[in-house]
Amino acid sequence: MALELPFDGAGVPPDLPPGFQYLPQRFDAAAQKALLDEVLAAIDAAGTPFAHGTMPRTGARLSVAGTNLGPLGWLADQRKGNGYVRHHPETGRPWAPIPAALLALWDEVADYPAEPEACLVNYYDAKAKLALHVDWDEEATDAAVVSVSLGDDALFRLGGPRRGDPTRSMRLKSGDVVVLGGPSRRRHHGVDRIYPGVSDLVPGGGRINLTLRRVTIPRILAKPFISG
Ligand code: MD3
Ligand code: FE
Repeated sequence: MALELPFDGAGVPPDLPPGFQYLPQRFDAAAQKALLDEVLAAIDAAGTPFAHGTMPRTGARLSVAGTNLGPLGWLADQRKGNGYVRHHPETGRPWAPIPAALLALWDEVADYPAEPEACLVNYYDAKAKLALHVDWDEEATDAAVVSVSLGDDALFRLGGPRRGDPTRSMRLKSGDVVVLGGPSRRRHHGVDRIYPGVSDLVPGGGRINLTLRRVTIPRILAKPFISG
């Protein structure tokens, strides 16, 4: 019988819940740099800069700044409500395409018969946090969310289906990938804090998290098997 040790948020956590896959260091240092450079260059070229969303009820500015890649992008907006749109709210430009390396990652880990439609790009400075929440705005509830962490470490908190369910914490590092599928897709989760200065990957410091999402229900199955 395994000895149960208290988990302090460092290293590989024991007994992960169903549908939760943790792939530590899925991207090595060189791959992290190449991916981040490509993402930041694409955002720059597209004219779709990071912006702070606002909370639905209070209008308070989110400490996390966001932008998107892909045909659809998620926005938090007090007046319009949270949801997916095709264009940047300020510049009106379409989001840049999702880089090939991220489409390849989705193919390998998402176990879903269609491509992701959105890649939310979240930027955390030294003081940013993300309150415990559930991702509700996707129709394709059967598709996993795939997350890539880049830059400074984050203390990630995973709860249960109900607010107030017990939570556990994990320290996510640059290059780590997390897949939230099955019943884990509807768990509460958030980011309690960033560990500034751990990494020099992100220009000016901080953390960037990429989350790949399928938003709409696919009309037909991609890559069908055709006999004969
Ligand atoms: C667990 N992002 O973008 S990524 C988000 O680090 C978001 O930026 C966090 O929560 C971040 O919505 C966490 C990992 C993640 C993403 C979606 C989940 C964990 C999840 C959905 C269900 C359960
Ligand atoms: Fe989320």
